[in-house]
Amino acid sequence: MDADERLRLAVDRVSAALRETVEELQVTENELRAALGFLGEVGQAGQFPLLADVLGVSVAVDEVTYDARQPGTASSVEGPFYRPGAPVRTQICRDDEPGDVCFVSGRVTDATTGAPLPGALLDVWQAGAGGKYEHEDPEQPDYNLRGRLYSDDGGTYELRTVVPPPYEIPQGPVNRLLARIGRNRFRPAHFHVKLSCEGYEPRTTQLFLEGGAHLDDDTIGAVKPELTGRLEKHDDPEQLSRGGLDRPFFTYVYDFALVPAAPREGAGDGS
Ligand code: MBD
Ligand code: FE
Repeated sequence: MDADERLRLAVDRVSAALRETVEELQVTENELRAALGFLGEVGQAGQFPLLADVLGVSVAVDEVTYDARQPGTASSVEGPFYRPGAPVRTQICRDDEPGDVCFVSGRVTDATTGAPLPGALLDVWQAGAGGKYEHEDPEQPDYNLRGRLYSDDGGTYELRTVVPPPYEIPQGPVNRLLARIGRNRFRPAHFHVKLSCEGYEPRTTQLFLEGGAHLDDDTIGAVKPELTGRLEKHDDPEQLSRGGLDRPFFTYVYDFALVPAAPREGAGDGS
């Protein structure tokens, strides 16, 4: 089926669902006008990607795109706030970043052999303790809480950041819609990670914090149990002074596994 045929089918399906809704709820002309006004506001605010997220469309697309039976780290949606070109560094925030210091570490391995993967690139981003991503917060420097780092020869990585907070989706038409219908506007605290490594399928995912708020009612429905890890608190004074820290810190360990890239069509070995 070609792209135009798929588009025709999608338009038919969506219009049928909309007409059914109109008939079932006896939608009025005023309500239609309000709905169209809302969509105009969403466009003006640049929040169509966010609307797709809260309608559950992004997660549904992720589910049909990535085979859940495949070995390796599960996928999750990229979300609207990725910025390419983050600095390469192992501390992704300020020394005095508000919030609790958190060291995130683990290993990257081959999902089929278990062999460690050196040189895997982790592109990480998250919201600050104040509940905002850097680009929506004038208090944060450019690219704060965003960074890229590589796994070492043993496939291990470690980065310094702060514990992310539960995240309320930005103010605007989408947030107002959820408030009006009494739906949760929060996402559970999460780290975003885009992993890539030569010869492997890239993987975009999110990591969640065990026991955190909104794991069961993520407003975009993106939580998977296997993407949840535990925060460990460290407050032993001796350990603190060794790490040059004057306050308790947290660690979060998560191991990733990547699937070898499928041989590309037409990329023969020339024999
Ligand atoms: C987020 O922080 C996010 O990661 C997604 C996917 C949607 C809205 C806000
Ligand atoms: Fe996010």
